[in-house]
Amino acid sequence: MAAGSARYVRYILITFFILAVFYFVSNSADVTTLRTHLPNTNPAAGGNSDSTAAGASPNEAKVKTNYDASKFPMAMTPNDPGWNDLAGIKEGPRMNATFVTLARNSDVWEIAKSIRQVEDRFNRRYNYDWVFLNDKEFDDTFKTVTTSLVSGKTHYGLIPKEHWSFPDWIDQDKAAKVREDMKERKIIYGDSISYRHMCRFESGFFFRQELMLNYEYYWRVEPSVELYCDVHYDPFRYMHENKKKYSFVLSLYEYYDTIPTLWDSTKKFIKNHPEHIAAGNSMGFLSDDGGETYNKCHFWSNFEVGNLNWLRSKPYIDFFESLDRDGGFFYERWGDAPVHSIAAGLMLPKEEIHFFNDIAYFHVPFTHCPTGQKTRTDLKCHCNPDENFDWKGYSCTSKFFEINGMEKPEGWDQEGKD
Ligand SMILES: Nc1nc2c(ncn2[C@@H]2O[C@H](COP(=O)(O)OP(=O)(O)OP(=O)(O)O)[C@@H](O)[C@H]2O)c(=O)[nH]1
Ligand SMILES: [Mg+2]
Repeated sequence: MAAGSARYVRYILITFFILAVFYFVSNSADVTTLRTHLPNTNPAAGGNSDSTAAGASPNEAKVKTNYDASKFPMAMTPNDPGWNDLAGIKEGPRMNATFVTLARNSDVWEIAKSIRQVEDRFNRRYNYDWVFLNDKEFDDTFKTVTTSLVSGKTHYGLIPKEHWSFPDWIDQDKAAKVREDMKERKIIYGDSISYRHMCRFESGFFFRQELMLNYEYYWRVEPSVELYCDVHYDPFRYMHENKKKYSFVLSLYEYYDTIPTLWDSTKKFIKNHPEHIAAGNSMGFLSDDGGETYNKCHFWSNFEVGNLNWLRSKPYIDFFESLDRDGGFFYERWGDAPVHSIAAGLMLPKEEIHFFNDIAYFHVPFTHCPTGQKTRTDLKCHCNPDENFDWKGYSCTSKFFEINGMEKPEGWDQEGKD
């Protein structure tokens, strides 16, 4: 009897040991693709939810949005404590945030350059995660190179077919004729199918990818971009504490032939959904005649720091679905930049859109180099101020300043003119 119960205990212990090993192995692997836990996706939760998401990301483990901000002041100017503290890992809270990049395997060396700059100028001290998305499987080279460069945890997602294909209501013949016509008229990417899938994906789906559901804020990074100045504070935290939902560094006029009916579709949406239009919005940035016509101003979306819960909210999804039904991603060549910009301009109160003057940035062919020599030297910038696009004739940033009653930075009328 005694020998029998000892055997029994042994069996229980062995079973327990096997279960413990299994638990350990399954939790130490990269389990992001297995996650079904979707924290913080409820827009009603607003921008203040403290979701320490389940999962293996070191960033998530660090996420802490219930913190005493006065204990960890953000160094916004050289007079603030901690300004010179650019070595080592930054103490203090982390937002539930990630970098996000849509890329092909062939983009590996160009995205490597972008990552290196983002890390050197900012993320090496903050170690935020980085999500990579692709319509094809990422190859080993892409994963190895990018993982070696990112200081946070990396995640690789395969985009589902339905987010990267023609919806069934699109008339294929009509879409093909448009591409043919745009090719003849030499409209950039006018004959490209993949570019259209990319624009539609960035407009309506990147923030709904399974890997993105774990986060509240994103910073979009493209291949071959440059960051020219040190980033002394956490832009995600800036967004959070200042209740910002969308941000930009460059703005300009859209190429009209790619969006001839986008404003008609927008007006239809406004009529159908007046409840989604924010009081105190930025209509003055988008239209010079009170909404009758689009002036083509948009924020350049290859750089964005934004709130994912806003993009996942009913107003934004209703807007995207209404545009998608109208078919202009395929019957024209609507870009995600005007789509995001019109959405932010109409459905957010204007205080929720932020211009990051101190994040210096280049994506061919435009540069945002902060105005003001002192700012540039304080931030150890390596951009040429003559190349700053902000105050040139084709930029809409002056308009943004005007509609927000903001004063332009000192020196704006001396630097980077046409
Ligand atoms: N996976 C995938 N990514 C793409 C594809 N086309 C574009 N991208 C990515 O989508 C983003 C935007 O594409 P870009 O080609 O840079 O478009 P753009 O910025 O308008 O034009 P450029 O001036 O050429 O940079 C980049 O991050 C690209 O790497 C594609 O077919 N597949
Ligand atoms: Mg690009």
